[in-house]
Amino acid sequence: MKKALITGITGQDGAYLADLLLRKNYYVHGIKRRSSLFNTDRIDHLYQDPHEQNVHFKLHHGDLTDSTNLIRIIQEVQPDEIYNLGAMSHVKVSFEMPEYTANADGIGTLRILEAVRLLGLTEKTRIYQASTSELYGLVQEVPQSERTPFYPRSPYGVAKLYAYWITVNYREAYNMYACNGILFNHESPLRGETFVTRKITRAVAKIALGMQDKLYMGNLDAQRDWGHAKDYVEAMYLILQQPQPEDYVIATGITTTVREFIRMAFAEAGIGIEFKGSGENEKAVVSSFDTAIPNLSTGQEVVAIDPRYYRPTEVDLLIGDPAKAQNQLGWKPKYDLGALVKEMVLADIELFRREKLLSDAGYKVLNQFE
Ligand code: NDP
Ligand code: GDR
Repeated sequence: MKKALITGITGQDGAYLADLLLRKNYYVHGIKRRSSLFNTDRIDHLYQDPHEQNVHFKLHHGDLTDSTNLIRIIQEVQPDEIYNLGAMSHVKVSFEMPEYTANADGIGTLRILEAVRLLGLTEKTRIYQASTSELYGLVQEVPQSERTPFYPRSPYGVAKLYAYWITVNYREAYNMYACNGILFNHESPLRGETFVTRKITRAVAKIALGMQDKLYMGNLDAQRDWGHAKDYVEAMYLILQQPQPEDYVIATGITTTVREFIRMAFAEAGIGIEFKGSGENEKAVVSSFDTAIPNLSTGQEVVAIDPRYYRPTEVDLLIGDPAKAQNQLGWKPKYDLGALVKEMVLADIELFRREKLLSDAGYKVLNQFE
C-alpha cells in the first residue's frame, strides 16, 4: 500500500485529494495545524477512528514553519509521495502578512525538500509542489504556458516563486522526483469563503433566500481561468505517476471576468441582473427574478463596489494553456464553468436554507454569546 503525506489537508484541495487517494487505496497521512477550534470540517467524513481495524487515514499536528516537526513526521511516515498543499493562500491577505507568507509558502517548501534529503529519502519520496498561475502576474503573453516568464504581483506570488525554483533546484541538484503543478484558479463548494467565487455564491444564495440585501465587491474586470478542484487534484496525482519529474500547467484554457461570474451565479439562483456605471460607481440591479424569491424588487441594487477589496497590485488576466498536461498526462477537466457555478450556488442555497430553517424555528447559532 502506497503512503501519501498531504500538507494543507484541511484546505479545499487537501480534502478532495485525500478523498481521491483513499479511493486509490493509499494510506493517507495529513498534517494539520493545531487550532483552538476544530478545523477539520472538510475532511470529517474521511476520519477513521484510530482504534478501528484497517485504518488508512491519520492526521499529525504540524506546521510548515517548524522544520523539526516536519522532519519528525516525514521520518515516521516514510511517504512514497508528499503533496505540499499547505500555504497562506489568500493573495490579498499576503499584503497584510508578507513575512509570514514568505515563511510558510516559500521557506516551508524548502523545509519539506530538505527534510526528504536529510532523511535519505530522495530515491523513495516523490514531491508535488502546489505552484500557481499567480507566478505569471503581470501579463506578458497569453495563454500562459510552462514557458511563459514569471512576474509575480503579490507577496504570495513572490513566496510561491521561491517555492517553484527551489523545487526545480532540488530536482536538478539532488536528482529528486520533485514537480511543480502550476495550477490556475480552481473552485468548489469547499472553497474558502473569502475567495471571490465562494464569496459570490454565498451572497447570491443569501440574497435569493431573503437573508442579505447586497454584495460588495472589488475589481470586477479581473479575468480568471476557473476550473473545478475535483478535476485539479486528479492532475496532482497524475503528475507524480510519470516516468520523469516535470512541471505542468493545469488550466481550462477559458477565461471569464469576475463580473460575468457574478451574472452567472445570480442567473443560477433565478435572478437576472444588469450592470450600470463604471469604476467605483459600478453597480448591478435586479432586472428580473423568479416570483418565488422573497424580498426582491426590479431595479433593486444587489452589487456595489467597495474599494477596500482592491489590491495594491492586481493580476489582470489569467488564461492557461493546458496542452502539455493534456498530451503527456492525458488530463482533461470534466467540469465547465457553468457546471461549477451551478454546483456552488446550489450547495450554498442548501447550506443557508438549513441555517434559515433553524433560525426560523428559534434555534440560535451555537457559538453566539448572549
Ligand atoms: P486553502 O487555503 O483552502 O488551504 C490551505 C491549507 O494550508 C489549509 O489546510 C491550511 O490550514 C494550511 N496551512 C496554512 N498555513 C499553514 C502552515 N503554516 N503550516 C501548515 N499548513 C498550513 O488552499 P487551497 O486548498 O485552495 O490550495 C491548496 C494549495 O494550492 C495552496 O498552496 C495554494 O496556495 C495553492 N494553489 C491554489 C489554487 C486554487 O485556485 N485553489 C491555485 C494554485 C495554487 P488551516 O485549515 O488550518 O488554515
Ligand atoms: P486569486 O483569487 O487572487 O486569483 O488567488 P481570488 O478569488 O481571491 O480573486 C480573484 C480575482 O477576483 C478579484 N476580486 C475579488 N477577490 C476577492 N477575494 N474578494 C473580492 O471581493 C473581490 N472582488 C474582486 C480579485 O481582485 C482577483 O483579481 C487564488 C488563490 O486560491 C491563490 O492561492 C491561487 O494561487 C490563485 O487563485 C491561482
